[in-house]
Amino acid sequence: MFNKLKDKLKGFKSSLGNKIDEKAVPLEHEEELLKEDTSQHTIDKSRPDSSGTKKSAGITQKAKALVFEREVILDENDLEDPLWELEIALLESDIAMSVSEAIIDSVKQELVGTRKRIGKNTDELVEQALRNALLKIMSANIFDFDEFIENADKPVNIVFVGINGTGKTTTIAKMANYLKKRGYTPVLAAGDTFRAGAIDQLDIHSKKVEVKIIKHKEGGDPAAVIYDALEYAKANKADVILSDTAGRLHTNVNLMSQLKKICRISSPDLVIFVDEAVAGNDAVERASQFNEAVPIDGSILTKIDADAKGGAAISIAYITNKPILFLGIGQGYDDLKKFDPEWFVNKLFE
Ligand SMILES: Nc1nc2c(ncn2[C@@H]2O[C@H](COP(=O)(O)OP(=O)(O)OP(=O)(O)O)[C@@H](O)[C@H]2O)c(=O)[nH]1
Ligand SMILES: [Mg+2]
Repeated sequence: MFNKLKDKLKGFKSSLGNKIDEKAVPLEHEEELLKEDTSQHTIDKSRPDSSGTKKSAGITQKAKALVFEREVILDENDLEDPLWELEIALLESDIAMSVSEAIIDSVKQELVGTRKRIGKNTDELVEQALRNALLKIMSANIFDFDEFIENADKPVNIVFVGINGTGKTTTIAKMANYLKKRGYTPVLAAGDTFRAGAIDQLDIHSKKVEVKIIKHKEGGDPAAVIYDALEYAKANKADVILSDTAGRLHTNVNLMSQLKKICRISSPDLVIFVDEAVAGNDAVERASQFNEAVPIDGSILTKIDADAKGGAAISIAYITNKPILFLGIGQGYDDLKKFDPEWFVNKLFE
């Protein structure tokens, strides 16, 4: 998962790590230890022993090994080259420009100017700064979906939107499974009345997950299907309506205004934008366009398992200012992971 971005972050860690190694000086008490050991080294060297030089080299190594704690003060110049490399690496990993700049600023702020104590492993200092920067970006819009569902007036109406083939219908089935496992009763609304086979596709999922589906004929009015599902849910005390919609391009003005109409009439409690993480910056751009049109309340990124670079997940919440709710991590019904910034950042440094 995220292998390319992982490698790039490693590259930054070691290039800045080397810089720090060059600049770091031993802490004062460690310096004393170093001096003591060096005087020992002089005695050894005075021995008329043919192996003397070798022995003294060994002692110097030992002296160095004694220095466990060092300190370093980095200035902007030290960081310039590694940060430039990092910026390129982030952009190459599909992280949007403004987000990459925010990450760089945050790393810089954490590392420049202040005295830092470091042990032998300079990478740790760099990794911590990177982790903090990424966590800050990704924790900006936290939203607890489970808490929301628990506390919301029932039935909760959730509409799924996005471009074609990103995983909306599959995600609805996964979400139905997720909610069922938590004791709720979901109902599916077959609101994609446009694409041939879309209603049947959702119907098959509803049978497998064993949840009720409300469907009309192909070509029908999606808002009417969602309305019927709402009525059914109210009459049968179902908790959540999961409404499918047809995939549409964010650039198609007519289809986007139809989506606005569906959302206005069916007055959803949540509009969730679904896109695939592998789409990278395109997904981020689409999210912001859907958000302008509808607007959205959050995103779900699918196909994280399909060698996504990770950039979209880092950028999308920041750019839309709306949370990521779940990640799709496979094709099975259980492959829906509640989004957790710490889990995500840990994955990048595994
Ligand atoms: N590997 C992987 N595949 C996924 C994931 N989510 C969905 N898919 C696959 O993506 C394909 C498209 O999924 P759909 O759910 O039909 O997508 P959609 O957005 O409803 O498509 P349209 O209705 O045509 O707009 C299917 O083959 C799914 O199995 C995921 O998290 N990982
Ligand atoms: Mg679909």
